[in-house]
Amino acid sequence: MKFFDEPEIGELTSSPVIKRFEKNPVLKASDVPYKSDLVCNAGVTKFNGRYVMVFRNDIRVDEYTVQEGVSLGIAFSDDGLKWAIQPKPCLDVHSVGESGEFLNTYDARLTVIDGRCYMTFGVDTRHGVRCGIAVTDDFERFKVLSICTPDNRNFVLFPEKIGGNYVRLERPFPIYGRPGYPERFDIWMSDSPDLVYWGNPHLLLGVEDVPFSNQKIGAGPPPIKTSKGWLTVFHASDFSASRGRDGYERSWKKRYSAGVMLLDLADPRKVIGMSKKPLLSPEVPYETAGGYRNKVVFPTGMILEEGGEVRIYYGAADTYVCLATAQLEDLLGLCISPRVSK
Ligand code: BMA
Repeated sequence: MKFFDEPEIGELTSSPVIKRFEKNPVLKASDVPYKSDLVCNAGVTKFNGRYVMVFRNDIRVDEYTVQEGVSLGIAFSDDGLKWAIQPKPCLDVHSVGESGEFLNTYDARLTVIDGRCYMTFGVDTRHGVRCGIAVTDDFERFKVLSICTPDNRNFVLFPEKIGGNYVRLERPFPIYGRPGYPERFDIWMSDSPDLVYWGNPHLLLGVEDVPFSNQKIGAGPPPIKTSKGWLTVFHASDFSASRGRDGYERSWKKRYSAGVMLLDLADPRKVIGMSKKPLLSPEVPYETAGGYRNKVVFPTGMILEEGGEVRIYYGAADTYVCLATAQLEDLLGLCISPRVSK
């Protein structure tokens, strides 16, 4: 069997409903008051009247290599556009587990549930990639509630209990079970009575359901509750053997886009609509050139503003934190319009 024989995806463009913030990026490494070469993939929420962001902070090791997730930086803002980066990172990886076992933390998502702020985060460990859930009330002290077994990542919590349980999206990495595909990973969902014990695993969306992916998909920001369903944005990668070096790495053959779907309000295990085209695909220079890994958009924060504007924060080229906006009605239309939905 050939190792990778999926058809190539070809050209992708962003949906006309999406508008990039004209002053992108909203955060770059030179803004950070401690050692930083790249910032990206930031969890963003509103908590006690202000915007909070937890971003991935990376250090460039040499011409080709970046150490990812060196720390999780934290920033506050009154308007979600201008950010005051705090002098120290938050959630030091060495406080997470035994010294030497936990290597770095990254790709946080923030979800407010019943007035407390929960943070999910990836953790690379000596025994595999894991994902944790922590809670904080002040962004200084974080209590880690649970860390899963390897290999699983991209945990995203829903902002309320559904059917009496907490619900998360997640992205396990089955390697042995998917022969022929080096990275064919799907979005799963599970639930928990206490954020510690998780069960009822359910395949929510497979790569085969997403026409603009031939490789892997994963949860993006925490879903937003709307009268039509849970508005849910995800990332989707496509691989092309014809791509070569594109960024600092010796070889980068992937492109990351973002998709949008709607999940049933009472039973989010049901996908009730999904745009068959990307919501956001890398197109502008800060997404396609000059970064660590070019052609990457990786959404991890989403906020519904009064008046119906949805703000989507995303990592661009694994190098910047950027912002794009769309109207809620337009996003729902992409998911439920008969022309584009499943
Ligand atoms: C994924 C994760 C993200 C990263 C993306 C693009 O697998 O590692 O942190 O932004 O790849 O490089």
